[in-house]
Amino acid sequence: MTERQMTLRQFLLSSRRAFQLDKDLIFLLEDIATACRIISNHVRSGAFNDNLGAADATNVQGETQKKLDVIANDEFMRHCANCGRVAALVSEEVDEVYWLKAQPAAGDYLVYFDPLDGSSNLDVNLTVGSIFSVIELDSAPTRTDEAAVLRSGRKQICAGYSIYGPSTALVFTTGHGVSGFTHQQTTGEFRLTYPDMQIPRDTREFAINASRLRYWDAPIRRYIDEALQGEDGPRGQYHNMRWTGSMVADIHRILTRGGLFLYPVDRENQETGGRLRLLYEASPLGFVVEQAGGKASTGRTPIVDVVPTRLHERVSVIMGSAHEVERIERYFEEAT
Ligand code: AHM
Ligand code: MG
Repeated sequence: MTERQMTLRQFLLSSRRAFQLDKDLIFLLEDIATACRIISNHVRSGAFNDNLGAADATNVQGETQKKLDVIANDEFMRHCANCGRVAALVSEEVDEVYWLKAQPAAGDYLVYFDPLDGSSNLDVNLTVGSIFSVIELDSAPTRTDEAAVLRSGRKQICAGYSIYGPSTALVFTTGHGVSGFTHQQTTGEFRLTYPDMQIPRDTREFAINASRLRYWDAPIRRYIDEALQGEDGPRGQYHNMRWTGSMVADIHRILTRGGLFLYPVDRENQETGGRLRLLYEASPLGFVVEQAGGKASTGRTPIVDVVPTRLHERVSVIMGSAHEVERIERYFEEAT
């Protein structure tokens, strides 16, 4: 069997041999893959089961929850709880930490997830995804409170996402590069279709919500201004723009052909620290991007080095092709 045809199980077992991957992490990843398969089915059949549209609820961030946000969250909670090593779950859709263990031990896992990212795309039949991250406790926390799960992304032992597009794919890292699997409907298996994903260091494509232009800081404005001047500007080349409304979809495109994704803190969102959440959006995707040879930054600091002070903390996000992220970091440096 060639490496390209491996099933997820075969890949995980060969990673266990190569990198001494913990068997509990393998079980957890398989449970996450199952949750993603089920969520993919819910997303595809949403229109038949009256599951599109808003639920009668808002989350802690004041956002109206979609029915599928709630369904996807239940699936993640249920499947992650299968693994006896998981001490706590942190979800975008749940206000507080959900502790599974009253007395967590060193070596237990914390799992963070955004069960359905980009969910405003659901009602218009566009791509959405799920994001997840796993941290292993290096010592037993003294209290099961919020502070016990506020850890920087450097501590991640695994992170990834599932994308529900024309096909369903699962992409993750355990710190040994990035591997992508496509769900094969005929066999029900995830199979390795994107081995060793690498983000090209250079790109002429960026993704940003340009409707916020009037709020941007000078370094972001400078970068986008220069790119938009194309052949006639300082970059001397045409730059293309994409914005899907789903970070997972934008990052998946960047992992497959390069590019830059930006959701910076700006004048309008600075009170909340930005738009995207650190623990279950920016940090996991930052880890994946770094493992694929890209960079993930706030403009001044690597995202995975940001130490959270709140559960649903937001952060400035600039990630993708390394040379472009470095360029923006340079613009921030020059602006100070
Ligand atoms: P969500 O988790 O509530 O769906 O929000 C996160 C999403 C990202 O996937 C996407 O990049 C961003 O919000 C889009 O924001 P905007 O509506 O400002 O374009
Ligand atoms: Mg999200």
